[in-house]
Amino acid sequence: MRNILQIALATVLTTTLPLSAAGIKMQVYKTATCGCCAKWVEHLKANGFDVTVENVPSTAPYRAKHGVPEKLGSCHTGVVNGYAVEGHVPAREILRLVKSGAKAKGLAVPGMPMGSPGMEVGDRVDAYSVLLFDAAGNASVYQSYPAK
Ligand SMILES: [Cu+2]
Repeated sequence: MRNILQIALATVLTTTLPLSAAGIKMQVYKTATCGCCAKWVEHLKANGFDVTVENVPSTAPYRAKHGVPEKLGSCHTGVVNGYAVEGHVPAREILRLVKSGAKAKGLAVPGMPMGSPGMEVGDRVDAYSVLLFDAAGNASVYQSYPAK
């Protein structure tokens, strides 16, 4: 009986406790004038990431350095636990990748879709996908977000 209770309790804990990004360090490269980048950084911090921001003249060299294919490019480039994070990727997908430890180069949300974290404009939410990419530049859908 006691074992059953312990198993039940463990199940409740693992299914109801949110994954926490507390203490996970992330470096973000953005241009000084990028407002949506700053809003995305606030989203990361609100979800517990320990973010350090560096303003740079252009993020293109950082995409190249961290293996982000230019065709998946967006407005900012982050680095967390060895993964590249390009564009307005939701914190939950970053956390999911970090916790999984999957063999990948990183995640990207190409362009700047309306309604993604940091790209809130009124109530408008366009459909977009978070892409997982490897060192060869092959990308697959990691998570799709529907339009609202
Ligand atoms: Cu942006």
